[in-house]
Amino acid sequence: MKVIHTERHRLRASKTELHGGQFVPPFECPERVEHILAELARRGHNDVSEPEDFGIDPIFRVHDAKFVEFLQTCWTEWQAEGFEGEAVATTWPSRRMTRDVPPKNIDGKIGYYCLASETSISEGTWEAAEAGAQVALTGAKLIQDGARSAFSLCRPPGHHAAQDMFGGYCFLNNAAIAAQAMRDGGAKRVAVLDVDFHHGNGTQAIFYDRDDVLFLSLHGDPMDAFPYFLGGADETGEGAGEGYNVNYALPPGCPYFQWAEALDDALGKVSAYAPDAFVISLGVDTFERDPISFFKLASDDFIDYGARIARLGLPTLFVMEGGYAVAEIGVNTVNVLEGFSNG
Ligand code: OKP
Ligand code: ZN
Repeated sequence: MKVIHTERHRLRASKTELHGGQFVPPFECPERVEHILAELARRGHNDVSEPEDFGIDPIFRVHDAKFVEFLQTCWTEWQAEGFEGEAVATTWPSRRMTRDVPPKNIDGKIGYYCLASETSISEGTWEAAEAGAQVALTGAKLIQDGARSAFSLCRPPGHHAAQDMFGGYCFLNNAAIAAQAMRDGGAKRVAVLDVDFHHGNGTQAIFYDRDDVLFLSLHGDPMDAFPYFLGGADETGEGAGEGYNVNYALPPGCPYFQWAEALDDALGKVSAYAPDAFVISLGVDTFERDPISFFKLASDDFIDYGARIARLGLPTLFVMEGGYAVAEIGVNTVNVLEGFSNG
């Protein structure tokens, strides 16, 4: 399987994450990718290439122009304001404060576009996010050109980012950008299955009113897990998209057999939808020792579910999302890819 990767992910290296009332080194760190690359090499997956440059237009197909401009200028404006730390949102257009106007001041503007304050913006964040989107787009092109599968080793992740919202470590929605590019390249229907531990609220929001992209997500029940405010089974889509959004909200401690039951149900729906292409938002934070998640998948389970995904026989693009048990992230990720390739 071809792997797309760029060193530019390293430009996303913020020093702070607000966690439990303290600033800690971010869980979402550059070392994650190093471990995945090392495991790929160790197991003989040497077909690793740089992304092509598709420019900014395919990003605008998913994200609002003003939001993109905010990401591009946030760090400069934050510094110009005289702030000495990284850019962190502290004020939101919350309930009963929703005038829906982006403020001019960066301290207000960052809150307008932010969904969660754990994610600091720092120098290079935009550049890394933009490069990540190109990694996703390059994978989409490989699939369009006839590959059975490809792995876009994106970092930072993307599935929490919506049209005009960043947070949950995400800035640009890589999987959504890839799915949209596939549509624009001629695919009639695309299915996106999100197996990251966290609900893919951004991807859901982007395709919520559409029937040309089926979105399904298996995740920790939002009553118990980030992003808390979206991801319920009753969110089924709206308008033309009614019935084309499927959420599996799973409980704390969820063992593999229960997770796999939900996966099989989701795969049945994907099969019935008969998409031209399949995008997997691949987070491996479902692992039993993930530091911020609560499912109980063991490393071998990742092989098994990779094989189950392969049985659909669809052209499949894997797009990297989360996974924070850094020492095991490589094994778990490559297990999915090999399970798929051998399955
Ligand atoms: C991103 B992805 C730790 C909670 C952090 C954000 C989690 C983002 C996960 N204090 N909340 O879905 O893996
Ligand atoms: Zn996650």
